[in-house]
Amino acid sequence: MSMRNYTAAIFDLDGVIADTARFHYLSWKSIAADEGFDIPKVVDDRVKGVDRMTSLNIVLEYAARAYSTAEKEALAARKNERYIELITSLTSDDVLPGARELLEQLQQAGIGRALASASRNAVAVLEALQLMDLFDYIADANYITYPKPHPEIFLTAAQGLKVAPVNCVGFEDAEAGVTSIKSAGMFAVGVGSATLLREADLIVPDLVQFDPASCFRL
Ligand code: B16
Ligand code: MG
Repeated sequence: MSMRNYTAAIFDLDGVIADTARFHYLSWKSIAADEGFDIPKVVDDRVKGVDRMTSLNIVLEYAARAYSTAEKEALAARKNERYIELITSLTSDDVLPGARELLEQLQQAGIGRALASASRNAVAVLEALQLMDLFDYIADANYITYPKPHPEIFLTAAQGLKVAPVNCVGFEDAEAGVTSIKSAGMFAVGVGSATLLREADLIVPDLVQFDPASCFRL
């Protein structure tokens, strides 16, 4: 594997920087309960990295009836209210192991740092985690047309940093996210399961195990 001197790092949020997946799952579960059905644990993985409406459609596969567009919008809004309530409990202690240290090391080395999250609540999460100062650019999910695995969000992040995609390293915990990074023409670091993320150029169980010197000049 060729190790290059990449000049920017682009991070997914949920599963890489913070474990917000449990809050997404709890919110969806409570919405399903209101509607009189239950969702299996696999939904937790199925909605990872997937935008809100697509996630809702996955959840509704387990419902007993069909829902109209207006009903779906109301359910998505209610899920979001619950999610926002849950993320208020986040503090700087909830940053996943190695993430803050890596961001700080990259900042000191002058490596650009951006966020490429499908979440429209990304800024609120970063604020709660007290990580806002460590990012140069946050791609706004509100203005993204094509969700992951499409490369748009990673390309938008690179553009925001003013760095060519070929000089960027992307970090992802989801299969669709790794595909997004590869389609953007970037070096992909998969964070998590080696079987799920085999498309990645490098796979680490968590960011503590990632050696920044393998990609960046520090
Ligand atoms: P929101 P990521 C994703 O975050 C989550 O993994 C996914 O479960 C969620 O549905 C999506 O954000 C949208 O979140 O409802 O807050 O806009 O992994 O791309 O950081
Ligand atoms: Mg993720």
